[in-house]
Amino acid sequence: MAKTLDLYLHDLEVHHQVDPRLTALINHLACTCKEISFKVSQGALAGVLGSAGSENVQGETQKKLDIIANDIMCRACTESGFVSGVASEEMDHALQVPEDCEVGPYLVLFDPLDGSSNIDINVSIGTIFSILPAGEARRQVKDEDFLQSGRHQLAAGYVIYGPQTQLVFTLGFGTTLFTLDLGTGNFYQTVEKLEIAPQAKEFAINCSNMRHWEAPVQRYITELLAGSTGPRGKDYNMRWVAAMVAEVHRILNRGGIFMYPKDNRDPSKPGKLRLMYEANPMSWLVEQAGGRATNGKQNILDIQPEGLHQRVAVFLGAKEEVELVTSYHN
Ligand code: AFP
Repeated sequence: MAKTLDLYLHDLEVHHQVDPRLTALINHLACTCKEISFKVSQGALAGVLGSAGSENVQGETQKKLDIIANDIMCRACTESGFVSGVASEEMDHALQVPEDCEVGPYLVLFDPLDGSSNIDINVSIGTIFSILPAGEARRQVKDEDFLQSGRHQLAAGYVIYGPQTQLVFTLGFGTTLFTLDLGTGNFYQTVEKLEIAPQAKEFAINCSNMRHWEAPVQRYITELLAGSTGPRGKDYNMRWVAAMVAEVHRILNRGGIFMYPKDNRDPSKPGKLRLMYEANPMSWLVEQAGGRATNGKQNILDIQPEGLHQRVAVFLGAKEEVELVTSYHN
């Protein structure tokens, strides 16, 4: 019988002395994502598709489900009693815990619904979360309190809403996979430890941007496209789902490399993806599964954040591939 999430988290408390408040928060977030999964699965039937007619701090048009998922995550975190503050892709600044709620030792950051462009076409999307220490629990949380490098994460994970609803997370003891049983409402462990092979057969990048990339990326991708006729001496397959959570899920389960490099369409942007609630949690999950994650120059988890919504170039997945494309930059 596969382990339930409760049992797995209890084992971490017993065998790795994990704080029961952290395991309770993980459990709470998993339950919260079940609610989001239900909303997503209702789609047009619940009138939750399409644009909300507003823009987020990134200047991106918000989908109705972006806002619904954000509200659900904010309420779950601030009412949990384990959290001192929340930061989200959908909010300009950090959210404090209301006076009538208990505060706790954690800061939670999330992209409530990654892959929004997939919502209206019924393609996989997901919720990405990262948990940082809040120091002493406090009321007056500021954006600056969240600016901790990815190495400070206490937990990181995502829930992917696809043919199955699956929870993937790490507390530093490997990256583990749970599948939601719609019959019982329980998450059951279906892969104990995900492992990424050091070599890749598949790569993921949006090739329509090729002319905008820097030379090291153009070289690396040109070599992959040359396949067995080029310097790599073997053929590769390509995938692009346009939802980071789905790309990372594929890589954790069957290997490969995912890239969203800096491009010269907007030289002021070091990349499209956000460091704090996309790149950092995904990089830790990948590293805990034996993979690597860099911005082309340094390990993403070592980057000292300067802003809540700062962007970063991302090369993550199979160790040898990430090291090779990073070496081309250096
Ligand atoms: P949306 O949430 O706006 O759909 O963006 C998703 C994302 O941030 C990331 O999840 C994808 O990997 C990437 O953007 C896709 O970007 P392109 O649409 O430029 O291919």
